[in-house]
Amino acid sequence: MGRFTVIGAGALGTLFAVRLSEAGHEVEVVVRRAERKAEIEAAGLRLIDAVSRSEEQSARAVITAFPRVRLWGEEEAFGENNGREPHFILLAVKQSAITGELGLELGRRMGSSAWVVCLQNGIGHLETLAAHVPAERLLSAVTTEGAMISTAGEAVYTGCGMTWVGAAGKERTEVSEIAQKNLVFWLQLAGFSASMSKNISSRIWQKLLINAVINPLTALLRVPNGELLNLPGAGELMRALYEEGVTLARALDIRLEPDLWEQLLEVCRRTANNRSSMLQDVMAGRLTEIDAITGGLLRVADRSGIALPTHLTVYRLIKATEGHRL
Ligand code: KPL
Repeated sequence: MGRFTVIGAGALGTLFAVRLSEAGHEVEVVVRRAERKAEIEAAGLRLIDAVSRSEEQSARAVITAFPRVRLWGEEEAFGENNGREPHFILLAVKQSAITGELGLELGRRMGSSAWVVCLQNGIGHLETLAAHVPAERLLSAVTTEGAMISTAGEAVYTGCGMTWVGAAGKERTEVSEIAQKNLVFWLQLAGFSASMSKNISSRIWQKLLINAVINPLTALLRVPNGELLNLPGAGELMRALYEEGVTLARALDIRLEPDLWEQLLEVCRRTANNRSSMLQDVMAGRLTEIDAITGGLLRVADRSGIALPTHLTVYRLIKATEGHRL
């Protein structure tokens, strides 16, 4: 079985840590706060499965796992308290938490044989990490699994999705392919739908374009995802953001599936009652992922000499509201 270090115990980190533990893998979770560590050690990491159980049942269907927990600032290498390096380090922190300092720490503590798997939305973090982590040890994962943190602090599994795994850099090596195959196999054993992707940058961009339409608009209009399909004028805004994103992707030679617009509408329908992560951040007065999503598009567009006027407006509006608790 696999040895996993999951960095971050938010919604996605908890989902992966709990399901991997349940499947019999060795899991270690790394958190930043001592109180969070104590909480997990005392009560375990809890996941409410609202996907395979009905709503009334799911409140009781809590899956609890007791992974090893450690603090981010500790000196020893990952897996050391267990005597063995992890096979995979799942980086499940927000994109905005991926700084040079985090990359440096990760590079120092990852050991020589682990693979770092990035689960973040948006773009830009791989470049930050590649300055500190050997580029050939970096994997990128794009996931459409849905999870959110409940008011009680448990993670709720809200939507079954798909996870694609690929090499973060351009070079394709045999060892990286073997690692990707292992990861996919172990994720599948834990009940996830997972697959290797030879063109992960297309997957990254497709998710980016979907996030860049749904997330800021739901955050600005304060509506759940499905409402975008009903509000007057929202359809035009969605389409304008989408078209600008597609123009940029085409200019960069990024291949997009022809039915991407339909996929975007399907995400709104499938997650109709969910609040996007950006809306949740805005409502809680937290910083959002706007710099990684819309900001990421704007930075690339700027380098390519392409204007994205609707994205720029949306970016400025989110920046103006960010950080004020509603
Ligand atoms: O990924 C999402 C998010 O909430 O971050 C959705 C809304 C499903 C797509 O943008």
